[in-house]
Amino acid sequence: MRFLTAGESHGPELTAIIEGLPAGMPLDVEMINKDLKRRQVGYGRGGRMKIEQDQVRITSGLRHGKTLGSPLTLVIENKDWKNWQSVMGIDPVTEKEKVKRQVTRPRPGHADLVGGIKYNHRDLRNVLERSSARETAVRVAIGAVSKAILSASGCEVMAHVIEIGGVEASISEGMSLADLKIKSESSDVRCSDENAAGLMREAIDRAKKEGNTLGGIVEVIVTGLPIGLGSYTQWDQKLDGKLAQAMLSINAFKGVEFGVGFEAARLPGSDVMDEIIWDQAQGYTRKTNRLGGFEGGMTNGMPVIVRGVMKPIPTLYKPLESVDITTKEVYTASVERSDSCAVPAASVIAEAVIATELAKALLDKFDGDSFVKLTENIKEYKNYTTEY
Ligand code: EPS
Repeated sequence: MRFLTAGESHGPELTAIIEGLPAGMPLDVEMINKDLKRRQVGYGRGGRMKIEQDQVRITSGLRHGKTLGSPLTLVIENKDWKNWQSVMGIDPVTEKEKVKRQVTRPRPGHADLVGGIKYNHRDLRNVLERSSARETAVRVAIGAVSKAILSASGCEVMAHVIEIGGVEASISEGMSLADLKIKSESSDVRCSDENAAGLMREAIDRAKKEGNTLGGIVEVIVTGLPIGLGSYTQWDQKLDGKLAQAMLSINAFKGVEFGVGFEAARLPGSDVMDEIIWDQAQGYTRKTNRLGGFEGGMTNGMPVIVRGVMKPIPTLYKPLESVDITTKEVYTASVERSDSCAVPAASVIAEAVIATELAKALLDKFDGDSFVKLTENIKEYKNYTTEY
């Protein structure tokens, strides 16, 4: 399976084409829309989300609720486009028109300046329109399709927020995945710890008042994967490496860890490895899951636990110093509209990109021409791994 996305933030629409999907896979458009909605809500989102009401339109690859095995095209309309038709139009315009929303002042922390230098754009809007996190809307739609693929292995995928602006959630060890999901899903900061959620909201309010923005940490958990997705035999086949790349492909993400992650640097080996056990019902499992479901770059059958850190959104109301690329004058950036915190939304995006990479790995390992056959093959393989 592979995919490409296209579309500018204030262009007419976002598009994705996914190729290599199994045929005969049930796909519910409303299920995709539900995920799109999850990405749009959340404490700390700005004015743009009042304009957009993301809905997917499928224009190929689906018939009577099931995939055809042909390329699936997903389209999400940008409602804001109607306000940008001439600025973002495809036809040549007059010089007067050209400078209307021209950007010559790069915002620190954004792709603006480096993208402008690299592609030799004098209007930095040519950079920011594509580097915008708006693109993640269509990746969430791809993630929803990917979760349908993962259902062939009985996978559950969830994501939640574990830290915003230095406020850490405390997650009780005994909390079931189902509980964690219900609690974080009903929280507007997508955090299961109500006390921490309150403090996170206060921190976001404070940052907003000060013209500032906040980052945080999100965690994705996936259960039900078969043993042995990915491979140790070649560097670029290691699946944890691919998941790390996917996580860092989300706008503003700066770091990734699995299981105990960076904490492993401070612990002795005996507190990091997971002891192996076997029983007839579950086959080979581990007493603990400190390694986050990966050994040797392969899934080991334990839940995949992967976290990503998001920096604060670089568009600040609080002015930061930069240089105008036309006049070379120093200026302090002014902002029309921004989110103050997008960490809750980013957790939904993280869930989507991780699901997508895992679905690709599943289709790499098992014959994925037919969804029914895929499901059967995985079941048979799981029997083998239990008995091994
Ligand atoms: C974004 C800036 C804001 C965000 C946008 C990402 O948009 P605008 O410039 O139109 O105010 O709202 O996010 C989305 C539109 C979205 O759907 O998530 C940026 O510069 O990255």
